[in-house]
Amino acid sequence: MARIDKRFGATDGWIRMPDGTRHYIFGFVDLTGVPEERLALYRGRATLPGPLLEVGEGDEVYLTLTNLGFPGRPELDDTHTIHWHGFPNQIPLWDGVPEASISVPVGRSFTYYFKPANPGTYMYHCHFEPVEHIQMGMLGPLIVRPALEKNPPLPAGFLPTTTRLRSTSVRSSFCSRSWTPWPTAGWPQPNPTTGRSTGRTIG
Ligand SMILES: [Cu+2]
Repeated sequence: MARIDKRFGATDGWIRMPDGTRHYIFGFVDLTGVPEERLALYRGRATLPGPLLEVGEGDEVYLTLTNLGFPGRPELDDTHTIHWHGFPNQIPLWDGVPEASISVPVGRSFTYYFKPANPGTYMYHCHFEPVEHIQMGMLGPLIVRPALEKNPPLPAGFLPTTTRLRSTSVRSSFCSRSWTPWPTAGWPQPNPTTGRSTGRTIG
């Protein structure tokens, strides 16, 4: 468990499509670590999708949202929020639904707090006028890595076939956990070096 401090900006920008056309978007941009005096340089630099928010199960996540405004649409003064889609907030303050809590005006910041208990893949999005803002690009990927990865139940290297590929590490961790009953279950015993089945059974 760790403390995670992140800062995202809400602004607009342009993306280039495969056919060469450019499209105007609303979106988020990663401001983590950016000094205050340089924040304005990130106006109009939204990315699509928004920056990845990757945390660990049980982490304490402090996510600050700063509304940088829309330099491409200066007549709009929309506020924004961050809604962690699927997060079981106990109170509405950090849920990002403006009707039930608050939204962030242009030039202001607000810090959300999350302590994720459920590993998995999620998304976050702005919840202010969400039909328009999400369609315009105000969404991003969100990953909660399981605590099992940091505290495996078996010694490292026990399962030589465990891949370090991120996309399969969750399943590998699960396999490590389910490995121990094998020798006593009468199932094909794995080769201790390769991890593959030898076809032999014991028991
Ligand atoms: Cu928004």
